[in-house]
Amino acid sequence: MQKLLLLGDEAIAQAAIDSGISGIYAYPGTPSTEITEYVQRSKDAKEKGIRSSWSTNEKTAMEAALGMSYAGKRTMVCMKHVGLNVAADGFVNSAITGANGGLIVVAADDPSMHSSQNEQDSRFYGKFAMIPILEPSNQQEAYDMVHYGYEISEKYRIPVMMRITTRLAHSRSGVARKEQRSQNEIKLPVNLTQFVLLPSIARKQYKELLTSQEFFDKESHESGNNKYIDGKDKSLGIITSGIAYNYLMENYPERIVPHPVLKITQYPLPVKMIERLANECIKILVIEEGYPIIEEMLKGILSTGPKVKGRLDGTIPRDGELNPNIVGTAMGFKDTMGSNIPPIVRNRPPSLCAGCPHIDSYLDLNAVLADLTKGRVFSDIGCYTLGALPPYESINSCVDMGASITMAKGAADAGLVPSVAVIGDSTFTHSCTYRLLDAVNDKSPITLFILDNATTGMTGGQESAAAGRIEGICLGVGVEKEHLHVINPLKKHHAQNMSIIKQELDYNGVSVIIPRRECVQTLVRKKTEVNV
Ligand SMILES: Cc1ncc(C[n+]2csc(CCOP(=O)(O)OP(=O)(O)O)c2C)c(N)n1
Ligand code: SF4
Repeated sequence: MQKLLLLGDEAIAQAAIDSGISGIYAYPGTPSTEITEYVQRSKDAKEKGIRSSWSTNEKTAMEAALGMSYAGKRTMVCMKHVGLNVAADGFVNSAITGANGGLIVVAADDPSMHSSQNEQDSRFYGKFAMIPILEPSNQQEAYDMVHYGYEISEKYRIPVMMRITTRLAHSRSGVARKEQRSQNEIKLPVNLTQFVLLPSIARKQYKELLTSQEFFDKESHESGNNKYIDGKDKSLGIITSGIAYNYLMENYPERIVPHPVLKITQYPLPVKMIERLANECIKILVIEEGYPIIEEMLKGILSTGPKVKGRLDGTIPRDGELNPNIVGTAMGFKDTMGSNIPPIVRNRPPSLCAGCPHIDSYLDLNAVLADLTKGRVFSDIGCYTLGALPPYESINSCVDMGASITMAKGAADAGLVPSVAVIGDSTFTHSCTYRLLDAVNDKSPITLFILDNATTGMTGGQESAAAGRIEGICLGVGVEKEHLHVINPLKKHHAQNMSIIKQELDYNGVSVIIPRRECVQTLVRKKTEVNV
């Protein structure tokens, strides 16, 4: 069968196409974005009619995928780890409704926060929802496990989570493809109340979910995904999860570990395999990317027996991404890997692109706020978050997508007036209509800046869901027409922009200012595309 050189994200996307999905739903977020982009670029996916446009946010993506599953078709929903917080309501309840057509939820975690607000571990959500979790250790496994994931999703009528991390998502390897499978026909659930979570039905379904745990556990032991690799030296037993297996193997150039290794890539945890390791070994080292989930569970499983070492006792750092060096040090090897960074390599802090429209927006805003005490600008996450850094230092918060509006409202309620919110166009449509409604209903004295650069800049320039409709949304929510302004963030309009901003900061209610100018990166890309 054909072999392709694929990123982990691309291997998942290709496997989804080959497994017969009818649609993929996602909101962009590093390191998950490339899964959907791959399907969007795929000629094969286009010919098969696979639906792949961006959703407004992770929650709408999750629910649309659940709807496609209800209709009997296979589907995938992808998000970064913090996106799962947004999708959590539908995600957790989907374990109770169960699936009809195969449903895989891909959660891409970002240990060390290369491009994220935190390094939360999505396995907690999978465990919380009580669904099977797959955690591939390499690109081939990611490809194969998508096929397997759809099989068990349909066999047990349950959504399946695939948890990946940045390093796997963004590194390449050869992947052998399997035979393509055709898409499912529309087939409604046999039980038409399966998706009706009225308490009387939900109680029954929840019992079914609990009963299913036994089967999920059996799968974890028998699927072949979890492997017990024996070793002669029982002074130590090692448990790895997902990509951490590779970091261990890189410490053994011959790829032979003298100790028994339990390689975990599927959950629920295979308790019998763990017990075998505990019975045979004197100590256990747990190497897992993210939170010490397995390590903490071991403390429950093994009330007596070998000493467990890992992130909790400091053998491995409690936070941050793993690498072969960290793992080697935990194994007691001398740190011999890698070389020092040559002095010519300078640290290059992130900054807004030259000519970025956000620069002029911040210069306008800073000039107006110059006479007031600092610390009154609430923001969100996007390219514009870089406005927190010198030389602008314009914003004072970035918590979660959309929090700018509601934090500004809360601060205004507390008496911090004027109170300003700054948000990007994509973040605004992601989750702000209802937040703006809160402010309008309370006539909160806030001024909202929606920095409309006509794209989702930070994640690579995907289209923005409400392009051309932002004013309509604001008016629809109840913002007064005379307090809604579109300005052009350019130096030549500085004086005029300042006067509009001043006027609205003085208004005792909700005002919205939309600085509108396209991101220079997408502009350049469009021009280059035209020239080709
Ligand atoms: C819940 C969640 N989903 C996705 C992301 C990834 N992400 C960070 S900023 C951003 C959108 C930025 O677009 P926009 O608001 O238009 O601002 P721009 O970057 O264009 O300035 C996305 C999708 C995230 N941080 N959190
Ligand atoms: S990518 Fe676009 S929005 Fe982001 S900093 Fe560059 S110009 Fe500004």
